[in-house]
Amino acid sequence: MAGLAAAFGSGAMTNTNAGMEYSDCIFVIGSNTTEAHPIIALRIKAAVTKHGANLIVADPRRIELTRFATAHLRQRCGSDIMLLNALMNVIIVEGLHNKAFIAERTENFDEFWQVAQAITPEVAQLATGVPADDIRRAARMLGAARRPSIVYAMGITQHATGTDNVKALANLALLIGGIGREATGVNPLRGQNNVQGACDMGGLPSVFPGYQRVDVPELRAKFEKAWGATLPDKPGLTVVEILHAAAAGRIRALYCMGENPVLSDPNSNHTREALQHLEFLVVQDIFLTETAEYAHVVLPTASFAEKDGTFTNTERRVQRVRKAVEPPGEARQDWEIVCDLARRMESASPTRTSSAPEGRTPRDMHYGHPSAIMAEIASLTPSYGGISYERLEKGSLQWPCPTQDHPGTPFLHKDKFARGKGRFHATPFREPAEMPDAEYPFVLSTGRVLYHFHTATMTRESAGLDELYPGGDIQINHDDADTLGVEHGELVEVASRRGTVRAKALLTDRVPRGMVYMPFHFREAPANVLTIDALDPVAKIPELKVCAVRLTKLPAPSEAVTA
Ligand SMILES: Nc1nc2c(c(=O)[nH]1)N[C@H]1C(S)=C(S)[C@@H](COP(=O)(O)OP(=O)(O)OC[C@H]3O[C@@H](n4cnc5c(=O)[nH]c(N)nc54)[C@H](O)[C@@H]3O)O[C@H]1N2
Ligand SMILES: Nc1nc2c(c(=O)[nH]1)N[C@H]1C(S)=C(S)[C@@H](COP(=O)(O)OP(=O)(O)OC[C@H]3O[C@@H](n4cnc5c(=O)[nH]c(N)nc54)[C@H](O)[C@@H]3O)O[C@H]1N2
Ligand SMILES: [Mo]
Repeated sequence: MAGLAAAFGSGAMTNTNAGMEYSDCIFVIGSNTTEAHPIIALRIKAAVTKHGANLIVADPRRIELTRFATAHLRQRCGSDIMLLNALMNVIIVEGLHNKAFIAERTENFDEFWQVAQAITPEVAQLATGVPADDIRRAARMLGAARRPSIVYAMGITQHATGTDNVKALANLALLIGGIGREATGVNPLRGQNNVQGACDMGGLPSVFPGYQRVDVPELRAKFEKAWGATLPDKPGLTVVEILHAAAAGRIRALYCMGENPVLSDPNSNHTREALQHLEFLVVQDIFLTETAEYAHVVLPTASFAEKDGTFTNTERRVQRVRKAVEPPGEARQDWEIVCDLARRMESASPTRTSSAPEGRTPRDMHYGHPSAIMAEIASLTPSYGGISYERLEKGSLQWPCPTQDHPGTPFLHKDKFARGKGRFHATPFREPAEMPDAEYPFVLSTGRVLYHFHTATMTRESAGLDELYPGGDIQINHDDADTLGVEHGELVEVASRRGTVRAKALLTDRVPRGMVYMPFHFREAPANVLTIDALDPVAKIPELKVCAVRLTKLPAPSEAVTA
């Protein structure tokens, strides 16, 4: 969300999920909302069917939501910036931009326009494959909207240009004044149920809880005082960087908690190599994963249903989670394991203890209950300052909630942006790291299906889900399949510069010619063996949505025997 932070000063979703229903024009780009966020998708559909909103879907694939769309823009993978610059070009050329909003609440328009003015719909048609007239039609809908909402997800961010893609969307919101009011805003749909909470709590390499930067001395001093320890003053590494560093021998030990990188990180062969390089790997999980096979120690832990705590959802809403069943076997709560480990490291290591700033004793990480952890969060994190278990017992709260009597904040940036003025950014187009060529002629994109969750450690434990969607498939356009001589259900070999997998051909018009799509859920056809580990230079997110592959029809089993 670095792109939004650069534009607005904060990277979270600006509105509420419920508000989406009252938007009069919803622009969904790079979000397969029906399959990945089904409840929000219901709001979007209600906006269209109950209140007559326009829905513009920009997605290379024909996703389910396109059935409700007034316009479907089918851009080539990785060409989003071209499409967005052209939409904004039309809005400005036709005078549909919100001049008062731009004058009062934004800055840096000229620099942005220097780049966007050359991107006419005709120029964009060449790069995106979207007809110029469709771009004009969609731009007019956006320009005319009174309560526009922008919705995006991984189709926008999982690119080597992910941060620029988001900046381009922020530009669009500023241009049409589509932010800071009810039922209008920029909505990055978060993924895991508590990924917002994990980021809020400092689960990022550069910040303490509440996005307080590690490299700001006063903020660091506050945490050092509270925790009685010397804390790092430089940002650490991100996931993919950690594995690169492990492969290079610069990271020697790894504690992997609730993550299955062997299946979820790009370029799996390289990931496996990196894990093999580690001198010490701990995996803390609710199941024995593909990653746990490389572990020296596996710590079994309790699942969400077996513990108390909170989740913070995509609209910044902090909600109580209550233990429903006892954890099985030796499984313990994640927080208890971490605290125990920290305490033992403390007593085992005199150097660690003496790293506490002079005159301070290291904080004993002993908490009786998760509510005590929340009290500490509130004392150190201004945006959570007024949040306590006592209040959460009565209902959820949306941060910022700075004080005990603050009601919480449904939408952000009402009168001014977190950074003051909203900032336009110039977003010139760059191609994806790897484009199709004669040797690898297809574009591979990857993502999800409704029935499975990520590396499917949990969903494939459910016989019903596994039966509904057994998986291991690749979506191929009918015409491409004809050319390759591949029938529906046959196995094909899919190869990229990084590896080869076998997958079942699912013939469909959901993907256009020249593009194939694989869910990354299935260990028997692991999409990430193929994907590229090129990173966005700012957010360090990998380019999981575009790489180049070659498809080969496999000989039928009988031929294989004689061959
Ligand atoms: N059922 C289910 N739901 C989930 C999850 C799950 O695993 N299963 N995971 C959760 C998580 S953590 C996340 S992050 C979210 C992800 O939610 P989404 O981002 O909505 O899901 P994806 O399937 O990754 O991809 C979204 C869309 O991007 C499109 N796309 C591909 N290439 C491009 C491109 O170049 N440009 C654009 N604009 N679009 C492109 C794809 O066609 C796809 O329709 O889902 C969450 N919800
Ligand atoms: N090709 C491709 N790759 C992708 C993506 C893509 O679109 N395409 N999307 C990326 C995205 S957005 C995401 S979010 C990642 C997800 O990648 P991961 O986070 O690696 O995937 P999960 O399967 O959700 O793994 C979570 C692990 O946590 C365990 N777990 C569940 N509950 C608990 C708990 O309470 N405590 C502990 N300790 N463990 C628990 C699960 O068993 C599982 O092993 O995948 C990324 N990888
Ligand atoms: Mo995600």
